[in-house]
Amino acid sequence: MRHSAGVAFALAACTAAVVFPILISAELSWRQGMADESTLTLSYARDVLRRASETAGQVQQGIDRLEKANYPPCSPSDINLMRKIDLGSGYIQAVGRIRGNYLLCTSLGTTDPIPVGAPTLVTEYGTVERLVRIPLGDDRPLAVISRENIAFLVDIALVMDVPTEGPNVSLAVYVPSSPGRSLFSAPHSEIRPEWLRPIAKGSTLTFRSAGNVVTIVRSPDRDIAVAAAVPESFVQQRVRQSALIFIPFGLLGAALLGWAVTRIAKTRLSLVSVLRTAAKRREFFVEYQPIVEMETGRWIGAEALVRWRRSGGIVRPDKFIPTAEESGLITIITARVAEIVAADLPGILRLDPEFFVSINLSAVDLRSSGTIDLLHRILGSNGIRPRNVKVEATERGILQGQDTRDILAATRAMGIEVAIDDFGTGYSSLSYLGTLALDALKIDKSFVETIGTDGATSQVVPHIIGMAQTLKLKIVAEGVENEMQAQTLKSQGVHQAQGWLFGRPMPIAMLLAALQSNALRKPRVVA
Ligand code: G
Ligand code: G
Ligand code: MN
Repeated sequence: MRHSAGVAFALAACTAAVVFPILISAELSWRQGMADESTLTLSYARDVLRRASETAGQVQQGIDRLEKANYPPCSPSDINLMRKIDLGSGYIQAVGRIRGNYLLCTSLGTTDPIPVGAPTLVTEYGTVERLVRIPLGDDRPLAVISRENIAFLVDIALVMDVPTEGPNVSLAVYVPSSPGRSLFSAPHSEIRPEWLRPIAKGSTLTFRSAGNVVTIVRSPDRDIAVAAAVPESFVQQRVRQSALIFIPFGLLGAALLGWAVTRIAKTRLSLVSVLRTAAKRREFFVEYQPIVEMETGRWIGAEALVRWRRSGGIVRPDKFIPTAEESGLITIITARVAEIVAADLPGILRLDPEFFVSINLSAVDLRSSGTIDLLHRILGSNGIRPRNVKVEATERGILQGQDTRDILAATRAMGIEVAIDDFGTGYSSLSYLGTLALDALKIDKSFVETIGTDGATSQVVPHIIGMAQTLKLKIVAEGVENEMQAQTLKSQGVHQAQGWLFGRPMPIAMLLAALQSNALRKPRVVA
């Protein structure tokens, strides 16, 4: 990763870390505000619906009783019965008989005909409704609900006056079978006809319309429904209230995330510069561990193993390779190793032109086309031929996509052999392995260790060897520490081996000295 790209990435991550929690808290505030408001409108609508349904029930009962009695309209017994109905029904202010647009008589007595005006609503079922202000004591608006010639005067305020949080709540009772027109509404209500929608019995619906949040509720058994609407400005107010709670959490989250991202970025960026500097200051160096030919015991090659010399001493690769791999910085190290190997090889080849050095490639290297350039640069150095260089790729590194296959194929096309390293520690199956173009297989030392023991894993070595033979791969055993292991592996057909029995990782000077003193002709050299 380039340094400037790293900074840009860190900035982007940091911005996202700050903005995201705030956006989420704002969204949560809005949702919470909306949910609170629809809960409120629903409770208003339910409240009014309950009262309106009771009123409708009382009207229905009144009609039934009057029709059953069948007294001559406005006769004393008729008026008497109407008075009884009136007294027994809380929401009904008076019962009367109506003809045309006039009340002829009421439960309050006979009078001159009282004009009630033209119908404001006639429902499908013949219920007629008028809104009037009749001087019956006070001047409150009354609804005159009539069917045939029976009329009920209903105090609208009694039905509609539910306690609300503010004067801006609009409420209307309507008849769903005649949608779009209100039966009656609360004072100051601003109800739009399109809100009074048909709706199934017993159901509720909340929607936003014309700057309002509207909830409609229909009675489970009657042809009656209520709409309650509040301006969205109410919601916004609520959102602000919720925001007071949510936003501080969002800010806290933002601060924490921002801090974490900044820290990670700093560590990463500093790790980049530390590794860069280490490469520049030549703090990385390579030790070579000999690889012997089983048949002859000759040192035929060596594995290049990176080391890091710091002020405190020498750092082993297992301390920094995993971190370097995760962050992609391993390519810096690989490049440095390749450079060192390219510099060391000519000296080695003067002593043994067939000698090879194998280089470890990480999963990241196996996806980066820069690796091929790297290998070309090694081959470009004086006198180094493809057979003098080998590549080791871990099982984990190889189990990747097409990029990796292409890079492995390009490597082999250059004449450089590829070995699968630490084999057995990953999860590749024989069938998968068969699809990869490889030259050699390195048996991990954890399996070699089990040779001669009666643990279950000791059975794995012959199995791995069989697998490699099926796939016609060269076999290299790692971590060979004693003669018994060496003999066993040799008898099972292993071609090459590496381990403390033959030689520990050693500096180039020591490798050259060993090769020079003709140690390569001896069966083994223990450094
Ligand atoms: O001997 P040693 O402790 O160095 O090996 C530890 C591990 O580090 C081994 O698994 C080896 O594959 C890995 N390793 C050593 N050198 C390199 C290197 O140059 N590149 C990569 N990717 N891995 C290395
Ligand atoms: O890349 P690879 O994982 O193969 O690296 C080999 C690792 O094994 C290095 O850490 C190296 O020091 C270590 N090693 C090499 N030979 C032996 C051995 O005979 N015994 C043990 N225990 N470790 C070894
Ligand atoms: Mn290796």
